[in-house]
Amino acid sequence: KNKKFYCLEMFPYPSGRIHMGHVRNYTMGDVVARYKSLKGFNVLHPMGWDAFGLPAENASRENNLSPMKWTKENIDQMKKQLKMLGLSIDWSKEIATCDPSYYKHQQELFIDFYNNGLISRKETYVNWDPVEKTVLANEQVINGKGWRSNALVERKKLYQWFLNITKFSDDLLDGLKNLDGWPDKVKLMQKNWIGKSFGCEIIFDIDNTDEKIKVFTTRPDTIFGATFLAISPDHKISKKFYQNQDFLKFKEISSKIGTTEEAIALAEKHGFDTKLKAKHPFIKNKLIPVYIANFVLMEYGEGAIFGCPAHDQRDFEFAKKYNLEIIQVVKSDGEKDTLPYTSGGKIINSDMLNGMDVEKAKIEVIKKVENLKIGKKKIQYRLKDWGISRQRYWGCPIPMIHLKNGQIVPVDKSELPIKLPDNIDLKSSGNPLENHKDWKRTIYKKTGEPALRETDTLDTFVDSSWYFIRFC
Ligand code: ANZ
Repeated sequence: KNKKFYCLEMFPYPSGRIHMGHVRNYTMGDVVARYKSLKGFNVLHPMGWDAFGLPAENASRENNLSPMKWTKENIDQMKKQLKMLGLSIDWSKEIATCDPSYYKHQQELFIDFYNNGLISRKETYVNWDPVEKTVLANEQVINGKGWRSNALVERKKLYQWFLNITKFSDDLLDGLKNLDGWPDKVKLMQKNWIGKSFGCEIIFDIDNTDEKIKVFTTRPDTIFGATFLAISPDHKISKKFYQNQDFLKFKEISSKIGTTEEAIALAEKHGFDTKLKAKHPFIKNKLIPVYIANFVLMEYGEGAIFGCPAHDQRDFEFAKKYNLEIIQVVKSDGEKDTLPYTSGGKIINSDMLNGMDVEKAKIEVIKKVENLKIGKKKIQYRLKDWGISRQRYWGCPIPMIHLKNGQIVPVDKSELPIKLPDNIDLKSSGNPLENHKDWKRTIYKKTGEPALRETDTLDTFVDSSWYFIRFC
């Protein structure tokens, strides 16, 4: 009772045999564990297995071995090898994520999170491999093609489960302050990943229609330099052009550049002129063209921007290519600025803003926009909710069921664990649980009506997000 505790918890992927990386890590852990226990700590030094995941599915396809059997054999082999090293591991606390006695708790956590609004189901764009019939991570898309099938990857809309981590953006950002001893570059990476931006929304009226386009900007001070609007190919206004031959050509060129944010940012800028004109909110009778552009992401802000070529690199490249107006509205102290000029300075060519510095002008424009009720101040995060569903067999089943009336509800906790079936066909393409002949058919306990199980499983990073609690 009076002892201090110290935990050193290990969680390798059971890939087959241990390699020198394991030996190195677990030797260091062993040294610390022994040192701490000599210092009088009560040390918890267990070992567990992050045992779900794709390699087991692939191996079983190749060798006709069930993923469970393949995984168990690997665990036995690695355990034997680790024991030979004489590490001070407490094997009585061993766990594996593919064991129903582990994942039943994960399913319970899922239901609790769901009931508390921390999990949701949303339709989003995914990288879709049409041959493997599965979702690919960005890293699995190579030059726009699937890493295994080599098929051209499509952007497809799919319902997916999400952990609503964006609810915690500010907490995560504040928490970085408490990470004493962490390298600054790691903290900076985390900060940029959360990506908090201050700016505002501005609503533009479209000439001759009732349509409006809302943009997000971090540079409202440059509004007088706005010479075009650009919307994402997935924006709802873009949908009107989905039958247009020129749009289809544009779309084909854009789809070849890959789907990662980085690829999109670096790719050549392409646009499609909608021929729509937006009314400038502060310059009477000024109309600016509306383009659909490949560099505008639907997943960020409003999926629409105002372009200010004089002060933004991408907008500058775009304006050069399509011969759009370039109006300088920020000036440095020097003689002549090279455009695009992206630093601070004094505002010019901007009516009531002239002479202000950038920061003051931002505040001024936000105030004006709010007074006119055509927008408001906005804090925008780059962080996205975490997509946790996978169309895979070898993962933790999501404990939700689909009712006839379209409702999706958690299973009754008394039914947990929802176990994976053993008799699975991994040879055919698509989601194995979806294809299984009867696994998904179930009964809604509350009413006795027939229902269908969710056939997606959880990303293995969910399994390895809470093992330290299970060990304890
Ligand atoms: C006008 C403007 C003028 C901008 C200027 C920049 C410079 P961060 O810092 O990453 O938040 N933007 C907004 N939504 C976008 C989207 N969905 N896809 C691509 N670009 C988008 O960047 C915010 C800036 O990125 C916004 O400010 C917008 O361009 C662009 F001289 O608005 B700016």
